[in-house]
Amino acid sequence: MLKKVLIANRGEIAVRIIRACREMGIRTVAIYSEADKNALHTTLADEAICIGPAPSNKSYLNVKAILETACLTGADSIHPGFGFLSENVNFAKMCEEIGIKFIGPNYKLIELLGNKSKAKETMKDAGVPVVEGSEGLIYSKEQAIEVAKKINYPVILKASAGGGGRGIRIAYSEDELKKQYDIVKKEAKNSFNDDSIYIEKYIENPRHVEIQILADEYGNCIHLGERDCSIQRRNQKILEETPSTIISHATRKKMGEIAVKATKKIGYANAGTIEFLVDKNQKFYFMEMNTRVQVEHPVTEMVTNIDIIKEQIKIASGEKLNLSQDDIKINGHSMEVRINAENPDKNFMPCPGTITGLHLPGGNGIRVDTAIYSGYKVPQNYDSMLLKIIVHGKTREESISKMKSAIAELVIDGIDTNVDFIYEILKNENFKNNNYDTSFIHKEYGM
Ligand code: MV4
Repeated sequence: MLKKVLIANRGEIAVRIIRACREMGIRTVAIYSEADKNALHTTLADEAICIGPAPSNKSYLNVKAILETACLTGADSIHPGFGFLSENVNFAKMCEEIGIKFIGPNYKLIELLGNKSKAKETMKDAGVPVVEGSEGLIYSKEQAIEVAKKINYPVILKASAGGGGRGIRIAYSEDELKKQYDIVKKEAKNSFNDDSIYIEKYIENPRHVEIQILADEYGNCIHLGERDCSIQRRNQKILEETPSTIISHATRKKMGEIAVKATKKIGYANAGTIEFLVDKNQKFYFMEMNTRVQVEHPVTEMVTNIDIIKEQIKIASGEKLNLSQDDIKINGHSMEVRINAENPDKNFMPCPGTITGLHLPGGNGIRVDTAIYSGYKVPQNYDSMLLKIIVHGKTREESISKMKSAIAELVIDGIDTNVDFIYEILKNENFKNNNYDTSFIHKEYGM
């Protein structure tokens, strides 16, 4: 078993990982920036080392400082959490080269799956349904027009180096395609220094459903069911739940089995998530595979009673999965919301500042994952997510009631948050009645 984990992250996920390590009897090293001297993860870890100034590129993205800290403190492993260096090929590779276990898949798989065009072709070969479109990259506007003629409009242009909604453009006609082609090329060049793109049929009004995977280093793999993440605003998830209300038992089984088969085929180990677009007829298509633990992992933990962070650590320690697919029973329903320091009335502008008063909800089936406390100063340098409320009920209706009750109890004084906006979603009839898709926020709230 790993003995000492350096957590290359901050905020609630760093705290989440420290807690899992402590339960497992594993020592922890926190790294922190000058802005995070008084952060909870800094306080909770067994050791804490300041690695640089507030800006991420000088601290939480500072590969040299992080690896030096791991060596100096005798850490045998690094958990990257999500964001920051979690999907950085070079970082994972350097960890391997200096003999520090990166708690995640091998860097070669991060590289493969980070290239969205290659990932799609690989998944297609592994038997996963994909959206029809170009075979691999497209190299000219003429070629884009040719493919679009074959698959019909609307089409979507995607930067191969993009992902999570960055570097995509939709076209409803040949005229639009000509314009969008130039725009997406330029954006991809500027954002990713890689202007390779591909094209596919645009699936209108889909749901976003993803399968949680656990795979060990001996080829054993299981799935932990799905999460429905269709409630998003500008590619930022706001609310996630499981089970999905649009997936039948048969579709869930098929989706899970396909995800497991593909994971085994590509030789992937550790936790991972395969994202699908699901259309009106429950046809599903591969979108991306995420090689990190995700923000919304707790909803899966609530209904499966499996600690995904602990499983990641056990897998990275070289243990075999001690779970088979038959052990996985989905119990009830779980929902998560993300509370951010932002102002919905000012176009969701981030609102850092000091929390002057705080009351966190609790009680039966209510979990709060956070790193804030009363008197905490939210720095301006990082992501604005303050806390996640996760509820577990027998049914979706019970989860919604519990979430509304938890939100009614929550008090965060001193800064603006999106909590009232989330309450509106929970009250929304279309949301309640399963009458929504990924454009819900845009359609209902015109933003
Ligand atoms: C799509 C799509 C429709 N059709 N691909 C957005 C994020 C990135 N992972 C890919 N995305 C999409 N790809 C085809 N062929 C719609 C989206 C999409 C989306 C997907 C899930 C949740 C929210 C979304 C918001 C905008 C676009």
